[in-house]
Amino acid sequence: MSNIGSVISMLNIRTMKIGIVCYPTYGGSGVLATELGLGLAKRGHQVHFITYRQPARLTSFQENVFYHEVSSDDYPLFEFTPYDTALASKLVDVVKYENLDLLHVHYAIPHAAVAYMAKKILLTEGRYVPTITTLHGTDITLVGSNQTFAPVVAFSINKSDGVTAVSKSLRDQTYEYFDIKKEIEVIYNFIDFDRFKKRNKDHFKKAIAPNGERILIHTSNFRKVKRVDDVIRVFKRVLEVMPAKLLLVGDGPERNHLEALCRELDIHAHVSFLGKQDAVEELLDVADVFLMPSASESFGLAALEAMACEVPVISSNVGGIPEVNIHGVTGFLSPVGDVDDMANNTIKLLQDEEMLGNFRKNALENARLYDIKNILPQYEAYYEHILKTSLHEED
Ligand code: GMT
Repeated sequence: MSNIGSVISMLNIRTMKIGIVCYPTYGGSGVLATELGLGLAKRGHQVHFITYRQPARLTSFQENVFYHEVSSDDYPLFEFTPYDTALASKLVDVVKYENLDLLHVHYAIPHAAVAYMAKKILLTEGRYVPTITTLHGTDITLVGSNQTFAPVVAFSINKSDGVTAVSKSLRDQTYEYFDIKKEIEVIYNFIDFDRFKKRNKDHFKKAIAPNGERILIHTSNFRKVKRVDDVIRVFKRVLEVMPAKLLLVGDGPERNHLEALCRELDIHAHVSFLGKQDAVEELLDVADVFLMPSASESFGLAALEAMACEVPVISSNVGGIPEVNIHGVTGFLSPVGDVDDMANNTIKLLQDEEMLGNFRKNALENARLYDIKNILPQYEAYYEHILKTSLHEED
């Protein structure tokens, strides 16, 4: 057990065996779930990731961390591979043989329903494993409210022993869209300051902006909901006023269209499409402004990562973003789609060295509220609470 692990035992918080289910991709929920698991393992808990591929941020060996791959064989009869069934079977297996204390699933669809199925199967053998579902955003706002999934999402949230949401806004939206009888606990997303911090790598900055141009950055999975078109249109307005470069980090369905848009607007020479990057913190380190014009965003983990690297945020004012990015303090908020307002705010900020310096400091200060060191104990306390209150639950 690590040093922190022994401190935990001294403080009488018992170490637990936790199963974490998530999407293993670069999406925010998968990143958060992986970082949570790694953080818990460092604090002495045993963590078992159960998913269909090695999570993107689970890159090296770490004490107390295990990975169980869900494989579902193709069979000519199946037009769609029955992943849910394979995952449920794997959960039953891992809970039983690794003797897990609880299952924590990230993103309701399909994980909350699958966890419920596994729980019921285990109950037939006299084994009760509590399940906790963390709602991340699109599982509620985009997909969850779609009638195709709604009944199962509502049912499986109600059947989870514990439910958390990553912002107050997401909690409130969940109550608004579904008939939820459970109390939803808000546990905010977090940031690891050992990784996300200002490094002042000037040589790197010179390579990107050799003539001292301002650097704007956007990171996402380039889905429509991220409105990357608006990022490009804001940047065009900025470019009309000052020399600047735009870094677009990530990849996704909109990529081809966005490259074409940059050519059409004749700004492609100033825009770099960098694709998926593991060390996003090194790019944030050189940026002056982060752009997040999303149509919907339950929290905005990418904005928090930028703020931890002292980069102010120009964003839309939807969902949980205003809980993270404070208007006139750590950046500016505008109505969704108001490219002019976002461009004016960006230009105002980039033309005022003093304001930019203050916003940089404020961004870091506000990001500190979400320090992993503060948030992990909240998850531990919540696990303890659920373990205590759910043990004799019948259904
Ligand atoms: O935003 C995405 O495209 C990915 C998505 C996910 O679940 O992987 O992100 C959601 O969860 C993140 C982590 O909790 C939040 O920071 C994002 O705001 C949220 N995305 C949306 O609500 C659109």
